[in-house]
Amino acid sequence: MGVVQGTRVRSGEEVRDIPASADASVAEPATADLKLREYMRDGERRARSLPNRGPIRFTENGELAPDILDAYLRYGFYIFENVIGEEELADLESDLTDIMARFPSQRDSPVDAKGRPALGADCEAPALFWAKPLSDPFGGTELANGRHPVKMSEPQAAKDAPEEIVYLILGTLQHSDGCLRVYGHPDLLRVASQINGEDFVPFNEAIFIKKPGEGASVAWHQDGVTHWDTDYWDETCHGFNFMAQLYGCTAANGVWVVPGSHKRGKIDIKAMATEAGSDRLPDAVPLLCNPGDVAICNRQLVHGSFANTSPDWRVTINFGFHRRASVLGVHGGGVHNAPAVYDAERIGKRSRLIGYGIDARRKRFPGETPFIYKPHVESSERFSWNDEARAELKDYNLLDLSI
Ligand SMILES: O=C(O)CCC(=O)C(=O)O
Repeated sequence: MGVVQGTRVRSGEEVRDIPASADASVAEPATADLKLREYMRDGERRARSLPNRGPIRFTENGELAPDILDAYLRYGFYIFENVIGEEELADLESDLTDIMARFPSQRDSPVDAKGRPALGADCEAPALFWAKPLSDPFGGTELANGRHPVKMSEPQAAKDAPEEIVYLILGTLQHSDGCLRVYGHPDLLRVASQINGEDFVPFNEAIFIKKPGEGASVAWHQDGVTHWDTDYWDETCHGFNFMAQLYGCTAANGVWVVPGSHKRGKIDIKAMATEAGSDRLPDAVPLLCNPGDVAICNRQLVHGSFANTSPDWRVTINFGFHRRASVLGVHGGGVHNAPAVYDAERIGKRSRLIGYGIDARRKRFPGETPFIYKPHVESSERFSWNDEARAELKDYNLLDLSI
């Protein structure tokens, strides 16, 4: 996996700069399992042959370049290269370091390793997800509406690995100004508006942490629980996720997707794995990103990630958006919070995060032209990112729009 020249990677515990002359070509997948290596090398080759990566481009009329839109609609994903710059990556890394230092010393502990109140300990909304190192906490269980039907392989972690690790954080915008500012990124919000309409609405936000030798797998699944069997179902019905990469991602530590599977309705993933004879789905390809790249992934794609046995960290800043029509009046699925009917008031409240994200970004990057979110123009609401707003964000993810 190549890296952006002149930027940083994090391997093991070491964060190091890559000189501008570093080779950005394909590297060996770092795993001792030869068959897995071959699977990963093959997946990487197929991923690199797809015409769905490059910088975000708009036409003179401000529309997303038609070839990007076509490729996204066709394959269900696209890699936007070099979206997050060096300065912003450094902000995110600093937030991440702080977040990890404030994890509870163990599951359910109210304090962190230094005895301070732990991150998320006072949250009513779901905050931290724990798992045994290199395990698969969801595969083959009924959790999350049983949407992860296949158990992934669970490599043996090192003897000195911790008993449990945090691999997923929800409600992240209350814990990281850096994530809030990425959420307000003008080009990404323009993409959201092109794909989901000018009145697009939030889904949820997360950070996936795949520490080398510990990061848990996410079993193959399709997101989305509400619209599969409706007569208005279509290939973009359940929205998309942006996946911004702090350290980049490789075949060994990144998300894998089955290109085009978002068009095929609800797929029998168990049958796919049975036919494959393992958890290595033959048509899947890895998302390959450098630090600062942002993947956009249709939530209906079959996707998942393997336990991270590689020496490289993966930290993904996830945030998703929906079409308003997919959410308004819909009885939400209850995967990320309590089931409820999503009315206009709730959608309006949850969309305040877009206003705060835009203002937080404007204050940090005053040279950029901020995104204008049409629903806030129409409602004449103004948002200022300050201490009062910060207090308002506590447990904001109780209002996630989870379909
Ligand atoms: O980042 C990962 O490993 C999994 C991401 C995922 O499943 C999702 O965003 O729905």
